[in-house]
Amino acid sequence: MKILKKSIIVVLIALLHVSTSFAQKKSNVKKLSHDERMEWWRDAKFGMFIHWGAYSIIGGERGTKIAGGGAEWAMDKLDYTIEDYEKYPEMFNPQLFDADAWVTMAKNAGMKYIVLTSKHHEGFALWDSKVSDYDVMDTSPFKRDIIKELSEACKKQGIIFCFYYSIVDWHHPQAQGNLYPNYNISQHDDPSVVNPEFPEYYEKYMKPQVGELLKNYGDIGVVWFDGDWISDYTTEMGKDLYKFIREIQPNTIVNNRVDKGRMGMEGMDAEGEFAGDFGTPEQEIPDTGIDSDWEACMTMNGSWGYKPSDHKWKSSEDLIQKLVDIVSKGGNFLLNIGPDGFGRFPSESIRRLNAMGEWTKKNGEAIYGASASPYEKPKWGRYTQKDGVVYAHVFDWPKDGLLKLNKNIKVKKATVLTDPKTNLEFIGTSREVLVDVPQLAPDATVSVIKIELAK
Ligand code: FHN
Repeated sequence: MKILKKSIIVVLIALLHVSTSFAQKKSNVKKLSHDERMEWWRDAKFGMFIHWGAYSIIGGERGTKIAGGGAEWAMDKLDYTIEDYEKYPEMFNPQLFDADAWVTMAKNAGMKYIVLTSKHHEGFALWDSKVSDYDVMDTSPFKRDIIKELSEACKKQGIIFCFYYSIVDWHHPQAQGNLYPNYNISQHDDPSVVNPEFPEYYEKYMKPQVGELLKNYGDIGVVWFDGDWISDYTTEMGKDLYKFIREIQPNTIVNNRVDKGRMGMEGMDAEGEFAGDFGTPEQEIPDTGIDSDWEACMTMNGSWGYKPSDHKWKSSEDLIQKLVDIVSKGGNFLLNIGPDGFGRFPSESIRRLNAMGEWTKKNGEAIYGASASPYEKPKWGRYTQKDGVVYAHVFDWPKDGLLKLNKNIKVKKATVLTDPKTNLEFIGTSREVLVDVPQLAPDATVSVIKIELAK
């Protein structure tokens, strides 16, 4: 029932979001305060990242060569010249792409927002860009605006649409494209190599592209930048871009890669004045909670882009526990899918999404709108909390049937979340609170004990 209520609230928030877009066109949109603006995102907790582009045809393979790491880096890692690489956007024709089906899969997994790569480092744009011919409408036989289809499908299904945009562009001659075709790989990977024309790329190409995405596809939940590390890009540009975005859509959330403050993969900002609304740990989860907004992005195998040779899939159990771990530390989880060149999600990803959906459907109350636990991390799992309730997420079910809670948790009532009729006995000692739980774990992955707190 509570999950149902929560879903209704999320749909209402999404509708509110849609209705503000009409107001926005009249340019009298109500500017929300920072906390109001962040509210839906803080409650949402779980989103889908989608890395999709011409690299999804390549799959990280060229002849006998296999790209190390992410297959979305194929152009760089497999030594394509611009001319060779352009053949892929020219054959991009994902006839099996079905925006509604993608959104349904995200929704059924319990995800509340989707972040799609509108343009990755390869430079190929997935919408009809007026400042470029290197896009899905002009270059590819597909001739369908992917950003339009996915943003509309999201709105229909009450999922918040967001886009990723790479500052790096290996194709554009005023960005990193000037290093091709005779580039030297070590130089290309050297972030200190600067193109003197980059400021013009920024003003006349990158900013207009970001503007198009903000003006033509309704409300955008988050603008997710990447490629902030290159020396061409400056903190002045970052601050200008943040302002530019907020002038078009005042309530949009922007990640911290819009500026230059990010400290590597750890993802949080260094000391200083930097633009951006949340930190972006990549492929890692901080050891402890962090007292500011953050979102951990992660792959299901080792690659962001489609890579059939990568079989190192994280188990569904691991992914569910990662979601819980992140929420218990006050973060959001942005979990990646790399669809193939036809527009299909890999079957391994679908299986994991389904498993996560089964779990979130039953246990979502302990995730959505929950905040970081103020208690020390227990050995058996994690805590989350919300509205006077602590949720004990048990990864390792106690063999003796006694769950040991931190002694400062003042229990009023304890139940198994998925079985509200249970009324578990508990007793406080000087060192801990013991809850008498069933002998068998109610859930094979993570079982949740709901603890209502005494005032
Ligand atoms: O280089 C990219 C990578 O391909 C991927 O897009 C990830 C997602 O966060 N970001 C970059 C590296 O930080």
